Amino acid sequence: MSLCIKIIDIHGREILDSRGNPTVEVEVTAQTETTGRKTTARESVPSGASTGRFEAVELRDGDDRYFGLGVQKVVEHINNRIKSELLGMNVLNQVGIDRKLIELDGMDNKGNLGANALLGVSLACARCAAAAMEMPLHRYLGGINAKVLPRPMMNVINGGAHSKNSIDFQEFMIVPFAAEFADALRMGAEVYHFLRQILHEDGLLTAVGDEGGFAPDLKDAREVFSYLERAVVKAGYEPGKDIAFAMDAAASELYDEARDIYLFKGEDRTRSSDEMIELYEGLVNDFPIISIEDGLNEDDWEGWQKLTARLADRIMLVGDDLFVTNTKRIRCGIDLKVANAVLIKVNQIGTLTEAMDAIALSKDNNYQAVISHRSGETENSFIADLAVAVNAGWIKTGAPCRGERTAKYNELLRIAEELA
Ligand code: 2PG
Ligand code: MG
Repeated sequence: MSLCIKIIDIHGREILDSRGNPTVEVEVTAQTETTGRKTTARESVPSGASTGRFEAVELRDGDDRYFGLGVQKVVEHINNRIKSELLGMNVLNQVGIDRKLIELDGMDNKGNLGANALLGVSLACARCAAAAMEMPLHRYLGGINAKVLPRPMMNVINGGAHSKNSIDFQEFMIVPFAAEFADALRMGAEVYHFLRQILHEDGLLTAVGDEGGFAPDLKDAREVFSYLERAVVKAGYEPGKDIAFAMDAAASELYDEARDIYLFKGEDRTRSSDEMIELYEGLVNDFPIISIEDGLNEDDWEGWQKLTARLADRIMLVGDDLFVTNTKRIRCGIDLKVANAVLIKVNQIGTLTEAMDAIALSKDNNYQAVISHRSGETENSFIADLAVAVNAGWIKTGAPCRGERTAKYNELLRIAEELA
């Protein structure tokens, strides 16, 4: 008979995330039948600011606490409905647990109990199972062949919905190339510090945005990439060879549906879908950019087809709001030849096994999988283990600054040591 580690308690609570907003934390306790040993583990749920329209529903209380952002109802769902259904289940049966959660919610968008309720429980069960098995989380999730340390995509300039500055696009990232993860992290951190110095010398703000990147008032993407180039050179590296660039346009945030146009408030102008593609092509010609995420609106499949035809053989085109970690939408993208990479955010879909399905589907179809944080995070580091578990090759988890971002990078350092 196979090993049984029975869930004996589930406890949800409301905690704060990195933006000072409430989010969900879940503790799961399980007991190993053969030994009687009890194991408790906890996980928490991240939260986005530029959320896609097709994401699973993040339930909020909507009352007068915390500006309506409280999660007491979600906690109640966890501590009552979900707990009573899951008690007694084998915590090793992640697929069964996630199926049960999906069935209990009963809605396609998980709007009943809330994707934040489901995800907290799903992740905490996995963490508890790994601990009960006395295995590192990445090994438990990925098995014996979990071994690839991801290349970090570090967001060092924040704009869009992540800060109040004049930059219209949301994220500008540096992507260090190094054989060892620790070297890549060090190179990224060095460039980050030189970037601060250069911005400061030019009289620009060096306060940071939600993901730890600086949030100066720069004119446009071209000016941002010029600063990144200067910082890379000043740190003693060669742009394109040692360190490449990436961006998340988060174009759905800029899109004005009524006028079918993208609004650039900082630049004080608009761009059509075709003009957006031209802009990206020009940037890719002039800077060592290897990846553009959400270059167009989440529903502009036709525009995405054009963008893909134009740039997919040169760079990664990552679908975030477009795919929302949802296999139905990823399947659609594969059929329509749209994008060539998928951003994976566990809370966009609501359970661990569905997120792993999204990763598997992407990889089976030669789409890259980029494991990603949210702009609202906690000090947990689940996605670091997930990235290694699935040998994703990429992780996007903010600047090398702010505890909720470095929690993931630091966990990867420990994993790298252990794998060595
Ligand atoms: C994104 C993310 C994470 P948010 O758009 O990729 O960087 O932002 O969590 O606000 O959606
Ligand atoms: Mg994005």
